[in-house]
Amino acid sequence: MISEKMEKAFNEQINAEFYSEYLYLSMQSYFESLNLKGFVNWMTVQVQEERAHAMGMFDYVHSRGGKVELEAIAKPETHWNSPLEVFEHVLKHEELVTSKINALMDVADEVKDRAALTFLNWYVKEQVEEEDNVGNVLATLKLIGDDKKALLMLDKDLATRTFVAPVIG
Ligand code: OFO
Repeated sequence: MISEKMEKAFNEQINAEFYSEYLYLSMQSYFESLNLKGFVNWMTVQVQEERAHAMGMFDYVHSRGGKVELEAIAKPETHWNSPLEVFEHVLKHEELVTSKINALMDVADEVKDRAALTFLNWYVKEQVEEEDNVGNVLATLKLIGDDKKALLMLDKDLATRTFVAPVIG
């Protein structure tokens, strides 16, 4: 059975994961407005991943006899000035998520919830991958600068990203 404190912390993180989904959907819309279909695809996959992150925790809380209480999802940003600005935002956001996952680990540690610690290890590793993926795109965008042809090449590359449903936990 999950402790009240752990349940509350998971509920907060589930909201944060749904917020991530919403934020990336908003970024997807921004790229639609630029007609950069590869970037749209990258964000579509990101949106699916965030939903999977949220649902992984949603199912976990219930499997431990807890209950998920859904809260309102905050309004995400809707305007950026360039693809570079978007990816700077994504990296900043993922770093924030990493700190939230670490804080969740701290709660699991505090209440001595070994099962939650094991479960959360998947998210710790996922954040390393998330920050790395985003950092790579960001580094390429910095190299590209104002080169439109290079931007279109990156767009083609991002069109190849596919969603693979993760096995969480
Ligand atoms: Fe992007 O990792 Fe979940 O939020």
